[in-house]
Amino acid sequence: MTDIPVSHPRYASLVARERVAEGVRRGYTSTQGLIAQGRGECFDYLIGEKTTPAALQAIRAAAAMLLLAERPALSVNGNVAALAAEEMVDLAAALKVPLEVNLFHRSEERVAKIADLLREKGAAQVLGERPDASVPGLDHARALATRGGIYDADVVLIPLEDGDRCEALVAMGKKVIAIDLNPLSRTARKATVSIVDNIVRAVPLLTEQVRKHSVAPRAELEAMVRDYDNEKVLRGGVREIKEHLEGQF
Ligand code: PTJ
Repeated sequence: MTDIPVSHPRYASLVARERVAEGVRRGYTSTQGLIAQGRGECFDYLIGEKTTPAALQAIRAAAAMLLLAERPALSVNGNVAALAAEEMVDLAAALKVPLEVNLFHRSEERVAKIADLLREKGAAQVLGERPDASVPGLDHARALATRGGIYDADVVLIPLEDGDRCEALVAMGKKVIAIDLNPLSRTARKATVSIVDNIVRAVPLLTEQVRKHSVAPRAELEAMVRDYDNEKVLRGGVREIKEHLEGQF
């Protein structure tokens, strides 16, 4: 990896870029993942490269939703593995749930490499290597799912995806939490809770909220979910981008 000095003004962004490139070199991130990262960087720039108040609202609602879930599932793809493997393992540990590898550009070799990486980082249980079910309405490999994991889940976290699986999971009656820097994406619009933030910042904050609320009374968690309005929060997110841009000149 290129040695990036901590003093570089774009340190966090350059390190993230290096991590995705390293993921491609090691074979767990797809080459298309580099393009996805570029698109994410652009939206991160627009939101000011920080977790916005709107994103924080979504993160709190997501934490409550995950804690209320009977069978939550956490999906991991090649970009997630490159950028936040350890952080996803931490979140899975806080919720005591497995992680499930799910890829769009699927190859068995990439699935195995990501599963190994997650186990190396301390994951207690990794699903996705032997999918035994399929999400209806999808004609590609992202449909593959595991019973006891994403297939049977009532709440699914899907970081960095395109929109069709999000829609298909919602159509199955599941609540879907997205992490996506693009507030205009189909995923963000179709998800139950859309966290418009960089995964690198969002997952540690989500884990912190899960830990903070893990002993909260059920009624309090239910109120956090009930009071959350995804469309309103997305509109707030777009307004924050506008204000951030107007403040530049
Ligand atoms: O590993 P695979 O085969 O499952 O493929 C993974 C990618 C990401 C390549 C695949 O899911 C894909 O092509 O996704 P898209 O359609 O490019 O969508 C990814 C979304 O994630 C875009 O809306 C990006 O803006 C957003 N995004 C990219 N980087 C980040 C991000 N959101 C949060 N944090 C990021 N670092």
